Amino acid sequence: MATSLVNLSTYDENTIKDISKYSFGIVVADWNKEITHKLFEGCYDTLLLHHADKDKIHVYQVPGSFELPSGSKLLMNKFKVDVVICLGCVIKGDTSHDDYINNAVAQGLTQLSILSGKPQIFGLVTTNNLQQAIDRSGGVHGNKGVEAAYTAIRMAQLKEDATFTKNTIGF
Ligand code: RBF
Repeated sequence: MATSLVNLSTYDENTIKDISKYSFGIVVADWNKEITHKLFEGCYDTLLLHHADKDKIHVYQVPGSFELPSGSKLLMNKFKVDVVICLGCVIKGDTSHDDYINNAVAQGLTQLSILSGKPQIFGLVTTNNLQQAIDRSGGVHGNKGVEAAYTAIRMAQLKEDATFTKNTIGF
């Protein structure tokens, strides 16, 4: 489904249990920071809204989205976290840099998720222009940072369920 048909800030709060026990990493790219810092606000505020423990939220800033996987790896080396949320904004330009960066981030985070066993959340806004990015960072299409926080909560809960219980199915 196209993002234009969903609001990135909408989720089912009933699926969220006690998240104060989870430890979160957030890695934010500073490139296009007028967008990414709004993604961070949406993400951080959503975690706090659901009573995440501030002391268990670890934040790293990296220069650009390409550095998100390595930033996450460095964060995980330093802090014991359940899940890492990576936030960035890649906007198409005159060259194909966006393809290289987007693919590198997607592949890097996929590999890191599998190798580390810690879910890596793809909070990358990848757009054709600045307006589309504004629309997805607290604009008409909501905030992808909120969506990324919710996804992280779901994955932290799944990780806990998968580790400690056998009944993992239940819609
Ligand atoms: N980083 C982003 O997060 N978003 C971008 O839209 C973006 N565009 C870039 C365009 C060019 C031509 C270059 C060279 C870099 C760009 N970067 C961007 C930075 C990239 O993620 C990385 O920080 C640098 O390439 C250094 O490794």
